[in-house]
Formats: sequence, C-alpha cells, structure tokens
Amino acid sequence: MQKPQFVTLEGVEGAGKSTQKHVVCELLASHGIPFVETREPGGSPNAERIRELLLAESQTPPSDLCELLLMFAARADHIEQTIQPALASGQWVICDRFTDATYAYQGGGRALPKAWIETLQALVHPAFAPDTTILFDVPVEVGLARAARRGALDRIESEDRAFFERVRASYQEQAASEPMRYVVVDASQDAGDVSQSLRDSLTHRWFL
Ligand code: T5A
Repeated sequence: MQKPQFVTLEGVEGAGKSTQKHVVCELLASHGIPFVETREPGGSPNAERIRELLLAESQTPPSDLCELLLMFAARADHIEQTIQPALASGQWVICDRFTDATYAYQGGGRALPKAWIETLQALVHPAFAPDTTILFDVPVEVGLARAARRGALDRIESEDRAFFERVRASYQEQAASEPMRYVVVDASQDAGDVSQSLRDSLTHRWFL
C-alpha cells in the first residue's frame, strides 16, 4: 500500500481544475485508494468563513497584506482540521489549490515579496508540501473567457489580464523549478483530450 499522497490542483482562472478533478478521483477509486476532496481557500468550517471574506465583492476589500495573511490563516485551520487528519487515517487528499496559489496570486499577481510568503509558509507548514501538483496550464485569455462564460466573477477573478499573466508566469516558474513534484497538463485542449493526457500522466506516475 502506497503512503497517502497530498495532491494539489493549480492553474489560472478557468483552467479546468474543477472540470478535471473527476479524472484524479476515478483513477484513485479504480485502484481502491480512499481519498477526500477539498479546496482552498476553504476546506474546513473556519477556513470556509475566511473564504467568504476573501472572495466577496466589497466596498472595503482587504489590503494585499491582509489578503495574504487571511490565505495563510485559512490554510492553518484547513491543514489542522482536514488535511492532516485525512492523511493520518490513510486517505489521499485531493486539494483544489494550496500554497503554490499564494506564490502565484499574491506573489505574482499582487507582486508581494516572495520572502513574506516564504516566512508564512515556514510558520504554517514548515515540513509539509504536496507530493504531486497538477498544473493546468492555459493561455490567460482562454481561461478568462471560459470563466466569464460560466457566470459572475468573484473579487479576485475580476482582476485585469496583466494580473493573470503574472499568475501564469509564476506557476510556470514554480513548475520548472520543481519538475519532480509537478505534472503539467496542456489545458487549452478540449476537455476530453485534457482528461486523457491527465489520466495517462497520473497512471504513469503512480501506478506503473
Ligand atoms: N487564491 C487561492 C489566491 O489568490 N491565493 C491562494 O493562496 C489561494 C488558495 C479561488 C480564488 O482564490 C484565489 C485564486 C482564485 O481566484 P475559486 O472560486 O475556488 O476561487 O476559483 P478557481 O479555483 O479559480 O476555480 P475556477 O472555477 O475559476 O477555475 P477552474 O476550476 O480551473 O475551472 P472550471 O473547471 O470551473 O472551468 C471553468 C469553465 O470552463 C469550462 C467549464 O465547463 C467551466 O464552464 N471548461 C472548458 N471549456 C472548454 N474546454 C475545456 N478544456 C474546458 N475545461 C473547463
């Protein structure tokens, strides 16, 4: 029996993480592997309350620093209440976004200093990181058009295109710097082809 893995899904808005999550779940289920699905920001009762604060349109939006601290406050609770107990009980954890999103959005998009994020990461989860991160890489205009077709945008989704170009560039840099952890999928293909590429990559990585 493999040690339970912490698997994270990342990408710009509309990359197709939620659409493709079933591929990961079905693959694990077909191998009899127990798992839980969760997300960030959120994933525990307190963190879901912080999520509302973070994503709601507001007359008085949080400052960039406040946003960064709230992401890690939510994450601290999520790790303690949801992620660690699941892994300890032998379940894999499939998480829609994690700390790489903070490097991409608050570090890349908002241009906050990387050292601040490293400091908070060292405080909140010093010796804990995803085993596998799937990056759904898609051109920003394609992802934003998909997100817009889906419906109303939240506070962060309403940022301009340059913001998301910095987010994508940060994700690509992170993936290039940790090729053993990252599985990069070309998410600009149609959904069926993305599913097939993902299934092939994960089967090769985990089961062959
Ligand atoms: N955030 C999060 C930070 O700023 N810092 C952090 O540390 C963390 C953890 C979360 C927001 O918080 C930010 C990032 C986010 O802005 P969210 O509501 O959870 O917000 O939103 P996202 O995670 O961005 O989820 P999205 O739904 O926007 O993106 P997905 O999941 O990648 O996209 P998905 O699957 O919902 O697809 C979007 C639309 O495209 C279609 C789908 O049917 C859907 O309509 N689609 C395709 N169409 C054509 N071809 C394909 N291949 C398609 N794949 C999907």
